[in-house]
Amino acid sequence: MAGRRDWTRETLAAGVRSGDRRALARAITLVENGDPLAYEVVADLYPHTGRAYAVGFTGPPGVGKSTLISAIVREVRSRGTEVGVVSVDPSSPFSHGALLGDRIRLSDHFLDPGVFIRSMGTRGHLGGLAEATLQALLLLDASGKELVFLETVGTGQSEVEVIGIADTVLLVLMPGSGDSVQALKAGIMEIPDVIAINKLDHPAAKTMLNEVRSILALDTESEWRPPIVLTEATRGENVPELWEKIEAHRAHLEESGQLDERRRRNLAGEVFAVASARAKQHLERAVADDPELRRLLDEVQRRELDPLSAVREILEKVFRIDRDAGSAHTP
Ligand SMILES: Nc1nc2c(ncn2[C@@H]2O[C@H](COP(=O)(O)OP(=O)(O)O)[C@@H](O)[C@H]2O)c(=O)[nH]1
Ligand SMILES: [Mg+2]
Repeated sequence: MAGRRDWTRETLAAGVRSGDRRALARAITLVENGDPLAYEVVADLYPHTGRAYAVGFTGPPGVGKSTLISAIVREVRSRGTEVGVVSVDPSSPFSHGALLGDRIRLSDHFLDPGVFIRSMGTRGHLGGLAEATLQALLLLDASGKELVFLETVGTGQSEVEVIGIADTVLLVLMPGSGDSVQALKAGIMEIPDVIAINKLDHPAAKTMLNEVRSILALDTESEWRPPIVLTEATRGENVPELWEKIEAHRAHLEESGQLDERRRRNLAGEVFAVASARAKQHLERAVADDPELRRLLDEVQRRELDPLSAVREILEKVFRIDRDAGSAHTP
């Protein structure tokens, strides 16, 4: 087995491109660790990305996102499609032992060379999770996976920057996901492209379906009406129908020319999100390491300096942003 020292920028990039699993696993680990080699490899591979179709699975913990992904992987594998999965779900990470009690046996997928599944930890990523997830997605894309699935936990806005890279966003709910329905209703959560209401055997599933339907009916302007599918992920029930709806959304984006537009917007959003995360971290470190900046905060606390004057001084010192540039009065 190739150890850490055996990979170079060239061999790693070539390995990922040829679809070598060990190269891919190593590259994603380097990404997770914020290793400079990972950045070089992704930079080399970036021109070879853009071929994979990315589907984001979001929704509250426990609704069945991982189980649905597993069932859909089975569905797309029956057609020979190669798929990569990145799961950012600390509550129920994909692992070799996960979900073994269910009929959908994830361990089958781990043995399938056409499937690459990776759970991402939430430990200290340099530019936040968004950065590591984006890089992992690009690596899977470059390795030739035709589909990439991204799982993130989300009930409101916090997942936006991670899921923001997906071409199609699937929101998974189940009876009892009332908070998410409220968030949709209030416009706090963005309307997804497709909705699955999982655990359809639950007596309240139909009620939830009607509730979600009535919320979506309020939007009379969008040309895409998000389809809602009732599923039972553990038994794979209605999973082919759900997959059809995801493919229909993809066809809609491709035929209307919106896919390019959406990707452009998504990539711009990711670049901005990662830059913001890094800037924030840089700022926090600078303040923590600098007694003079900490003194400013003490002065604010003692009411010797007003908060906005402190902001100006900090921005000037840390980012060299001059006083007027950060001001709301700048024309
Ligand atoms: N009854 C029932 N249980 C399900 C269904 N889908 C998933 N589960 C179970 O719900 C639990 C959480 O599923 P998981 O996929 O980990 O949810 P996630 O947190 O959204 O990824 C697991 O015990 C699954 O076996 C379903 O359709 N029906
Ligand atoms: Mg999960």
